Amino acid sequence: MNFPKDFLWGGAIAANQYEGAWLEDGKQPNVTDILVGIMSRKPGIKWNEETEKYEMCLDPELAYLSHEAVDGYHRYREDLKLMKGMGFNSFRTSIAWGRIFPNGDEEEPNEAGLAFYEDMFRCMRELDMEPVITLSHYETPLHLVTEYGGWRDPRLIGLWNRYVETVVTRYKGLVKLWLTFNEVNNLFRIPLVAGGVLTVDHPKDPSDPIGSTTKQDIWDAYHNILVANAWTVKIAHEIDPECQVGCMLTSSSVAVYPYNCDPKNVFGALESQRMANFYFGDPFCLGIIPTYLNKVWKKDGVTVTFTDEERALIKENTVDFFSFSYYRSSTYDYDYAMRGDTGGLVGKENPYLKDKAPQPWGWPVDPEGIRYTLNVLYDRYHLPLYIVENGVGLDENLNEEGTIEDSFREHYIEEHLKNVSLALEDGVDCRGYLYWGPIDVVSAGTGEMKKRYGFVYVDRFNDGHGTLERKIKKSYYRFKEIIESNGEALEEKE
Ligand code: BGP
Repeated sequence: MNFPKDFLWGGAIAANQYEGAWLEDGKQPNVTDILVGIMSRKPGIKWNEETEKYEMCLDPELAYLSHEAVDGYHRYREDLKLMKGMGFNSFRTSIAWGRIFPNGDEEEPNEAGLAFYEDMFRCMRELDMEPVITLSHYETPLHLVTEYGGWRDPRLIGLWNRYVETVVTRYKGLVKLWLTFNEVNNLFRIPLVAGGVLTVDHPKDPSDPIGSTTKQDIWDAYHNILVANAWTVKIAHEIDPECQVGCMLTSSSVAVYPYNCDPKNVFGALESQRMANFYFGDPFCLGIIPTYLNKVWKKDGVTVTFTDEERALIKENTVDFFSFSYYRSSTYDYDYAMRGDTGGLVGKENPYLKDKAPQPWGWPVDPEGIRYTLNVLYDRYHLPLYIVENGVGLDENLNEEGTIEDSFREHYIEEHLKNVSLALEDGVDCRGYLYWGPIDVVSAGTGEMKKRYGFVYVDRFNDGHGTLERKIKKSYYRFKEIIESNGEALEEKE
């Protein structure tokens, strides 16, 4: 095995799926607080005819499990110790922007929120875990969404910069690895979630906020996010020259394979890779706006103009590293309409893949796809890479012994890690593997508890009941062995 000795081994979660306490200590709602799952088409907002604005209006029939989630807000100390029990030397979570600036546009931050994360990051340091901190994991404050229409509005850049300045200053020395926007390349698939984008000026059908989003608003958000990302790098480096800033993309869609060697499929697969990854990756990592976008903008009937100052800012402030999620690959066939979910794009079934996760989700398993993805990203960007999400969600219940025999998860991790090792041998500078969901959290896509990724089980169910007690699953011990041996334990099971 080829893992370097300072390789980061760890896990990743997000504030909105883990913490709960959605209105505690001054926090106001985030965009995910009004959704039961980020793939939902029905956000809990309604148009007020008098004020001509959207306002929060949750559906009383629905269970918004993320509001309490797994109560991480009150239990992170015990949970972090459980993570340390596996030997983690790193841990990824996000700061909920709305704990620091509850509405996003206040002048002064909320001290309770700042103190909460300070204690959490100190706790990680005490346990010798490197904090890997996402500045925004689908957590745009709702007020910025309903009032400004999210990232479509350039005023968000200034508000964001204030937030970045505040947290980088406060956590200087504690946090060295910052990620900007989680899976921001989902902007074109789920603009409300990934960019808080909402058309707030005369939406075409206010009863269907998602359906009313205009292409111009989405591309304006793209423009503003590229600028904000560059500002983040600049501000963070000025405040703390020791810290590093990386982008975070969903890169399952790097592994979009042409379904066959029909040149139409080969070129279509390339276009899917661009759309799903490089629209963002190239400006973030290379500081350039890809020229092929001119054609896309024309087709979408939008105008996107970067000023010379903005282009210079983007050019001069590229990220220090590239981090990404990888769950599975997909195939491109020009004759087949691709769709997507939180695992990436979904095309025609790939007949060469042997494994699939069990139903009801049944995501295909393609460990070689992670090697391919690492190689493509490294060839293109020549930046250090961190895998900050990879994992498998399973419907699991405790057995009679009060545990879970999750051999499928063990197998999933082993196969992916063997391919990470091969990528290291290929010469790729991959510096970490942070498993997604090391403790069960609320699923991002569907808002359920039933879809569990953890090495640690949490007693909570889809209907909201449960004691929240934590129990160790079998895979916990296997991952511990792998970490303790710095990957060598993978050999035994060749
Ligand atoms: C990614 C998100 C995570 C996460 C994961 C798994 O897209 O960044 O927040 O939850 O997908 O998705 P799901 O929970 O829908 O299975």
